Amino acid sequence: MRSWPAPSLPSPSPSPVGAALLLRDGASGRLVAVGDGPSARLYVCGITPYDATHLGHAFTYLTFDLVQRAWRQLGREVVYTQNITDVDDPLLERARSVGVDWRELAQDQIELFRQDMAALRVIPPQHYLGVVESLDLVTDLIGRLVELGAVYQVDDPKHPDWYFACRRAPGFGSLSGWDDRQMEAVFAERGGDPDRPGKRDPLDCLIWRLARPGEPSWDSPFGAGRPGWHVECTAIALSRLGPAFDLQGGGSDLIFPHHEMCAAEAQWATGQPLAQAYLHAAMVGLAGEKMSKSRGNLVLVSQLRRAGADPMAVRLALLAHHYATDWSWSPADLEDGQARLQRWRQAIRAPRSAPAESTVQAIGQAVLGDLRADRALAAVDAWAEAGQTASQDVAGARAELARAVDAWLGVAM
Ligand code: 5CA
Ligand code: ZN
Repeated sequence: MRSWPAPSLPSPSPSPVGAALLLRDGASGRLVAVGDGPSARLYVCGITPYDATHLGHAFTYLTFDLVQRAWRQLGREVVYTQNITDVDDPLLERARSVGVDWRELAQDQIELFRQDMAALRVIPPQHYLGVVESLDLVTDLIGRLVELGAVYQVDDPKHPDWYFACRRAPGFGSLSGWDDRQMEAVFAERGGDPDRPGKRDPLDCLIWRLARPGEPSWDSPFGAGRPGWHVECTAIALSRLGPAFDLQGGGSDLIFPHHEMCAAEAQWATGQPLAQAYLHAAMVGLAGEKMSKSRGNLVLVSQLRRAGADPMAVRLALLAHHYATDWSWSPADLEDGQARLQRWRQAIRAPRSAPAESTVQAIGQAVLGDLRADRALAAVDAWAEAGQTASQDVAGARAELARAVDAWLGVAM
């Protein structure tokens, strides 16, 4: 799938020897150096293309944009893969309810997402893969899991769909660290079917759904049908990044079952972990409730853009929140982002400024220390304010500052 145009990227300035990106790994809970080899491999779960791009989506992709930018600043070569869940129950249901072809709905929404990502200056993935175009990868992986005895057909003569025996996978549960009660509590509301008769374990997840009248389906060695959700990401990630890649990402609503199931499938199929570390962006809400397509309480990036918001102000509004803490969007966030952008642009264009060196260092340190973009923003605020009382200009300081803000934070001044 075509991705979107890359923003211009300043060439990295040399970082201190031994510098590393430290992230709080979602599986171990420890602060660890991530992507520390010469090349860093990242997978982030992409959109299911309807109701794109709400501010929760944007927050997640900006979180991983900071990761990419940090790696590039450290001189790493980045390999970034993202999927598009372009065939799935909620997409088919939405297409049916609004009376459009599901493929058309997906294409329109992917295009809108591309435009929003480009406007927000998000660095695109090198590998941007839809599920429909990746079905061979998916059926190959399912085939391997069938051979290994990890998959069975549900005891249902009418629709003997294929399920993955997750509980028997080595290490199942270690990513989320959840107990059975916690897993069972959210499985159904996140696409699972714990009560389906004929399953061997309530948590086993659908891996290949046999064709039903009126639903899209593709031929496969397991019968005509379509893939279950998790195996698509596992197959796409393994195909482009191999096992044990550096970082698997998404929003925190994907910790269980999605990432737990992906990890279990990969571990069983390859004998290695899917990823070395996991990072999950916290949930963005609206008036205290998670912003989600099913609730319909959405603020879209495209709405804000149409209403005249500068995409860089939207970017700043989102970066003002640390990725690890849930928060609720309000119009004040955008007002703050707009005011901050204006203050920074004024400071960059003023005849005099404060020295930039220590601020540039503070930006890098803040991002490398678990993506504290909020602290980086505060450092630039302080620099802009100090410039107001500066009595003389410091040669090159404003250009140096603008370059660092662009490179680390992706904000074009
Ligand atoms: N297609 C699947 C992943 S394979 C999916 O979850 N799609 S999505 O369109 O629902 O979400 C796209 C990305 O945005 C996911 O990484 C998801 O975790 C994240 N996301 C969804 N809602 C929010 C929210 N309210 N706040 C933060 N991130 C969110
Ligand atoms: Zn995914």
